[in-house]
Amino acid sequence: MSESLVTPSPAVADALAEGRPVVALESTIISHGMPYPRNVEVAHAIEQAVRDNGAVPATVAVIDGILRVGLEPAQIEALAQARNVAKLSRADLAVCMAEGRTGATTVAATMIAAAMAGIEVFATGGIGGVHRGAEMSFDVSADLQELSQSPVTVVAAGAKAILDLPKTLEVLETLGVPVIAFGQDALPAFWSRNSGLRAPLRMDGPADIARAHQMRRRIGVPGGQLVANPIPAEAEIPRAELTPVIGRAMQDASDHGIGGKDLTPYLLQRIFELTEGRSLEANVALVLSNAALGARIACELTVTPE
Ligand code: PSU
Ligand code: MN
Repeated sequence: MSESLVTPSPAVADALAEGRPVVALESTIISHGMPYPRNVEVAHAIEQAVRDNGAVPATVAVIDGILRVGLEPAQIEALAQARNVAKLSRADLAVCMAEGRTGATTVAATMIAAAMAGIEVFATGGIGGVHRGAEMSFDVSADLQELSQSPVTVVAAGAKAILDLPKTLEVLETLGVPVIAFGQDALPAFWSRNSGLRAPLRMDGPADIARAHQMRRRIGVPGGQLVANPIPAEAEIPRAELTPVIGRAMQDASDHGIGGKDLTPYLLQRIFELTEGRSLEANVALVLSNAALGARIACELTVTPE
């Protein structure tokens, strides 16, 4: 049933039919994460990084009510330019489709689409998590819950320091989500390689990650895995430099009464302004690196399919 409700592009459909590696990509990063026209260039660069590492990219979005897995360049351009595109998570995906509207998919909604299409690996920048002050606001991203339900391995650069990282780790542990730091012991913190926290798990190669993904399925545990890939060293912004910027951005959000779905995009935009664009360049570097690692994991999954 899900096959007719999710529409792969011709390139993605061919790859899936032939058992070739595919990597899902989200579109909220295009519509809500980066300014135009840089977002278009980056969307194409991410897809190219997937191809350069041997897999087929599948950017996910809802366009006029159709859940698409794999976008044509004109569709990416339209999404990048459009104003007031909906930001879709688990709660609003079906509503957007039913109403025939257009929306960009967050990590949670992209995982749902990937699972429907039979795609096992998804690469993005950062996942949503437990926001600072969540003990008052209860703002916990649906991304965390989704990781415990949809069988997709998600490659991200950790969660960013605008979140409460220790609480995010606690919730992921409660939900039974493996958090795997790639190639180091520390949990990465998006723009910085080291969050100061030890990651619960560590793996050093894509084949190990692929094997763990398959074993989880074989033993019947639902949900996926979170792979936390540190930003390339040359692109990182050290934590000490970002701490005051984040504090300022959060104060501004609170002064302007920003909350709910708008909070993450607001903070990203504010940090972009306060770092004079440096945060964006770091963001681009880490997404490209995650796309490459995602493709390598997807390739390993097809080398030894179940
Ligand atoms: N983190 C980032 N960049 C992003 C997002 C998160 O570094 O663009 C987006 C992702 O799409 C993520 C969503 O799934 O924000 C989380 O939003 P919320 O916290 O409202 O669940
Ligand atoms: Mn939220």
